[in-house]
Amino acid sequence: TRTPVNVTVTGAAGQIGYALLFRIASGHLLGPDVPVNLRLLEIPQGLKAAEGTAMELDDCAFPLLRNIEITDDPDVGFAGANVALLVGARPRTKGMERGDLLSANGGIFKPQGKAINDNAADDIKVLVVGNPANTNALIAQAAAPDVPAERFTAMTRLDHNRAISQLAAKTGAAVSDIKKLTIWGNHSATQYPDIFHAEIAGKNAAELVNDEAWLADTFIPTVAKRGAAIIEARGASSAASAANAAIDHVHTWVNGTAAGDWTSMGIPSDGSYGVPEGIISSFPVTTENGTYKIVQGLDINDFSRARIDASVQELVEERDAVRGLGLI
Ligand code: NAX
Repeated sequence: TRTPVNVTVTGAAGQIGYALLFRIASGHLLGPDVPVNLRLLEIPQGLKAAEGTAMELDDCAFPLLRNIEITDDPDVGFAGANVALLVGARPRTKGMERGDLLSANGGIFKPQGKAINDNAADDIKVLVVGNPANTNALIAQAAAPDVPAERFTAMTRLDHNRAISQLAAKTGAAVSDIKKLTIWGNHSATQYPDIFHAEIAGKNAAELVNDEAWLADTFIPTVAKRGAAIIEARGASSAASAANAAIDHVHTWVNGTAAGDWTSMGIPSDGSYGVPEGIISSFPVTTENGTYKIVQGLDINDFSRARIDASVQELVEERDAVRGLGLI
């Protein structure tokens, strides 16, 4: 029997947490033969609801779920963590300036980064879901100097999955026939979903679509503004799809990408494709044996270049802002 993997989820009492925990406990995060211990990290106001969720987890009698710990102390929550899903964040409220938003989140992600640094297992893998996800990941990473920087990642898998779904709808293809789609840049309205290297049943997707106006005026804004459209329709932000994407992100990171395909992850840039080193930006990546590599050598046309640069510029500004606030 395998040693259980310790999985920490912050914001466990929130709506993404509720959609996420049951799938982790049933084996979808790491695999059908990997037992897990869950650590639920909440703020004091969230502890009671987290206890309720833990009662329901107990009631599922999941064969893979060994134990659940609930805490509001990051040092306890990240003790021995192998995987950390940082979901809890401070949302933007009406009239809040970007600086206020970044400093409120700095107050969450800086101490959590330090707690990860001091308490997590050596093989810790971190996924930041809470927005602004890329810059929150940068703040946590900067506070964890003893953890290799590449273990801090931000979620753009929901954007990736949304883009695949939109492309499938446009072309009538099956979702499973679409490969090599890329989200570049920030998980924000400036993100760039790129189909120029994507394949649909082995054929180039951009050539099949052959409609740059659709790309610029429909596809890209639909993917980038999908979160707002969900709020408009559902009266609440994406939760099950966000949880599903978090599961996909970690599952792919741990278990590898399929041959002939890649995925999108927000990761510390090594300078590839002209993205300034150190910022956490989304790239096309392949994964193998728990590590990822940026797909190299892709031709970037002018259409893509302008959009990648714009999103990266936003990330540079966010980095400079948190630097100015002393958060990194
Ligand atoms: P909820 O407001 O339902 O839940 C957030 C939970 O986090 C609450 O229970 C709160 O008590 C807890 N929390 C707050 N500060 C905490 C701290 N310091 N430590 C531990 N827990 C803390 O939000 P939910 O809908 O679950 O969304 C969570 C985050 O995901 C938000 O920041 C949201 O913007 C972000 N999203 C990111 C997406 C992505 O693709 N990267 C998509 C979905 C989602 O919008």
